[in-house]
Amino acid sequence: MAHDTIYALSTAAGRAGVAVVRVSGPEAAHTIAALTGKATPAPRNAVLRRLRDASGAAIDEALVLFFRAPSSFTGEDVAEFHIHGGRAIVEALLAALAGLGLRPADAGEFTRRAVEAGKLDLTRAEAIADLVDAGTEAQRRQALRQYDGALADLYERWRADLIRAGAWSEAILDFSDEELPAETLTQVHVAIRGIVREIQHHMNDGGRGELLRDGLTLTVIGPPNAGKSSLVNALARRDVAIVAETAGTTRDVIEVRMDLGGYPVTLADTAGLRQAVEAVEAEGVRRALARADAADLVLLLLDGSAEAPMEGVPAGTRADLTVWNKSDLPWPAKRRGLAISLKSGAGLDAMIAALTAKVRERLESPDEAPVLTRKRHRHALEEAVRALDSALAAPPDCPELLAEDLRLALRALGRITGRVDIEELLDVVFRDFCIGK
Ligand SMILES: Nc1nc2c(ncn2[C@@H]2O[C@H](COP(=O)(O)OP(=O)(O)OP(=O)(O)O)[C@@H](O)[C@H]2O)c(=O)[nH]1
Ligand SMILES: [Mg+2]
Repeated sequence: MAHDTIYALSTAAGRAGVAVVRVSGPEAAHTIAALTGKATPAPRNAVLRRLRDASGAAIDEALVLFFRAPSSFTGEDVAEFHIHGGRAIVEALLAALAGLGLRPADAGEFTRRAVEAGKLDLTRAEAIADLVDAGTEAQRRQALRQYDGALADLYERWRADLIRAGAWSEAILDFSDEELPAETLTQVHVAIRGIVREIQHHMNDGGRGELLRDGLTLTVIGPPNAGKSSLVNALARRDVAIVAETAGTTRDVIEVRMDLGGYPVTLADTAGLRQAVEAVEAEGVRRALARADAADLVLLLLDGSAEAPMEGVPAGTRADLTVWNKSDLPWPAKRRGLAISLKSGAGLDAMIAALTAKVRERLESPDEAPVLTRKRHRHALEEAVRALDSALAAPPDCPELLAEDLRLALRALGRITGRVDIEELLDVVFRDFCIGK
C-alpha cells in the first residue's frame, strides 16, 4: 500500500536549543526542494539551508538531512529539519509543511511504518516507546536490551523450533506411516515439551520485567509517630508528607514516585497502625493495611525508643524489611535489625542500601536471560502454552488436532513479534522432507 507523506515535531514541544521536524513518505525529497529552493542534498549528508514558506518568507536557518528509502528509520524517504527550538519557528515550519499538502503524523506512526517496512519487529518498536519513557537507569537498560532484540531473538527462536515441529506434524498428516520414521511423533512431542518448559521458565519470573516498566510499590507501615512520614520525606528528598509530634498525623495514603538506586519506586506513606478512636483515623488504618497487602514491598518502621514498639501492629502483618527508628534516643531494650535515626541521619545509608538490594532482587533477573516486559507478550505466551498442552494431549491417531494446535501456538508467538506467516511452515515442510512429489 502506498503511503502518504507525514510530518511531525520529533523533539519535545516547548522552548529548546534545537527542534527536529521529521518528514516521511514519497514527498520527502520534494519537501526539501520546496522549502530550501535547492536540490535535495546527498543522502545522510547534513547541509545548512535557509527554509522559506510558500510566499518566500524566511522561516529559519536549518540543518537539513535526507535519507533515501529503504535506508531510513521508516524504510521510506525521510527528511529531517533541525531548526532552532523556538515555538514560533516550529509552528511556522509545521504550517509550511501542511501548506505543501503533507499530513500530520498520528501518534507512533513513524515507528508503525518502520514495522510495516520490516525495519523493526513489534518488540523493538515497543522498546523504542520504553526507551523514550525510561525514567531510571534500570528501565533504560531493560529497554535497550529489548531494542537490541533480546526478546525478539528469544521468541523467534521458539517460533523457529515450533515451525520445525509443525513441519514434522504436517508430514505425519500428509504421508502414510510407511513413508515416515516411526519415531516422528515422539520427536514432535519431545520438541514441544522442550519449548513449553522454556516458555514457562520465562513466564515464571515474578513479573519483574513488567514491574520494572511500571515501577515497584513500596509501602511504609508502622505505629503512629514511628517516623514513617519522616522516612518517606528522607527517601523522596522532599517534603511530601506532614511530620508532627501528634500521633495520628497521617490519615490518607500519600504516594510519591522516586528513583531508588536506579529503580523506579512508588513510595507510599500511610496512617499509623493503632486501635483508632475516631472514624477518619480508623479508615486511614484500614487503607494502610490494604495498601500494605497490595504492595510489592512492605517496610515496617518501628520506634526503638518505645516501650511497646509493636503495639497496634496486627499479628501476621507482612514486612519485607523491619527498620528501627530513633536510635538517637535511649532504647529500653536491644533491637534486632536495622537501626536508624531520621533525626541525625545515622544508619540511613545502610538502610537505603538494604532497601535497594530488596528492590533489585525483585526487579533484576538472576541470570542473563531476557525478561518479559509486557502483558501483551505474557498473554500471547499463555495462549501458546495452552495450545501446546492441547497439542501434546491430542490422540496419536489424530495428527490433525496436533497440527492445528501447533498452528495456533505459532500464531500466538508470531503475534508478539508481529510475524504471523503460515507459509513459512510449508516452506520448512518442503525443505526438511525433500518431497519430490
Ligand atoms: N528523636 C527522634 N525523633 C524523630 C525521629 N524521626 C522522627 N521523629 C519525630 O517523631 C515524630 C513523628 O514523626 P512522623 O514522621 O510524623 O511519624 P509518623 O510515623 O508519620 O506518624 P503518624 O503519621 O502520626 O503515624 C515527629 O515529631 C518527628 O520529628 C528520630 O529519628 N529521632
Ligand atoms: Mg505520618
